[in-house]
Amino acid sequence: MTFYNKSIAQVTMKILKYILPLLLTGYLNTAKAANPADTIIHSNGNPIIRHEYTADPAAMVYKGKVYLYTGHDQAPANQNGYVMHNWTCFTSSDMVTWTEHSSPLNVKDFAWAKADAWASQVIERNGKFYWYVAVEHGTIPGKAIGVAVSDSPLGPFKDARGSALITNDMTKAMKHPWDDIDPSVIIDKDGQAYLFWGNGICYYAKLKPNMTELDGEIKTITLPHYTEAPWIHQRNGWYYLSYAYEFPEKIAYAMSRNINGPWVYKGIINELAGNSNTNHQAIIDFKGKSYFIYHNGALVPDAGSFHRSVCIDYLYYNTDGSIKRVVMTSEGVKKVK
Ligand code: FUB
Repeated sequence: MTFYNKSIAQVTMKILKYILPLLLTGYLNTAKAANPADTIIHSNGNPIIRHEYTADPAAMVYKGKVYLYTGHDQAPANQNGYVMHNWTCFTSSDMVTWTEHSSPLNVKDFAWAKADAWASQVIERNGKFYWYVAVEHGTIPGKAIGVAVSDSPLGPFKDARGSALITNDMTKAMKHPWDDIDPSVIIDKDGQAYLFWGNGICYYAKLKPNMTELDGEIKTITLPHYTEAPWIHQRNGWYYLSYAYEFPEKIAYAMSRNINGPWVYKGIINELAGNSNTNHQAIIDFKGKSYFIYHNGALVPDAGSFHRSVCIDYLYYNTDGSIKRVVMTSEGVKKVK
């Protein structure tokens, strides 16, 4: 075989191995929505989205719907590294039928940022929606956290500050420049909002009522084998801080009666996710059930750590409030009646 023929054969093999399965699985579970910019997806088990790669899920329940915000793995098939330019939004009233809304946020919406649409989370306050995102800062070396705002959970979102909320020079606990990633946000019962984030260590700080400025010092929380991806949620008088544990990542959690701790480490919730170094969870309650939303690298053979896909399984609590280990399934969750 000549060199030329060999290259054609290699390219053909790559198309058959990576791109064709993605196109086929995507085609089979999508349809056009009422709004031409939107697409209806009938998820058929895990991963729930099959026509593109989705990562770093964050979910919000608002007015009877789940809003699922994800990152978007866009690396070429053979590239082992994150290529992520935008975030996207899917909504569902039954956890099985999802509508994908036209990409509501891009790194370019933050003039001060230069790359990397990494993990994010949206929260509502007083009818406005705040989208906290991790990106690479354009002039201050390292990752940074920005916040965009909108009057609708579907956008359009715009940079709320015109500058980063957190930059690498504001946090000193870790020497590496990517410690300011993975924002998670909560509004406590008394109206006080908190931002949690961090790689290598978990940082947290109060937010002012405007949701776009810190209110006081940045503190740290010590958690066993903490890697990244904090997710803060509250339920029946307990605060839960789940996070990526070790690397490759499992998901573990700690509980506290007070958002300022002390946090009691409770153990692993989720094992390594199939074919991905990262796992990145979101936890919500919706219409009487609890859900564990995460990503794996199992959409197509060899998808892996840089071509991830969002999955959803049930999460169950024990009567004392502790969390049972998640069973990751291919079937996923059932349609909510
Ligand atoms: O998607 C980029 C990074 O991978 C996220 O910020 C981490 O949580 C991990 O999922």
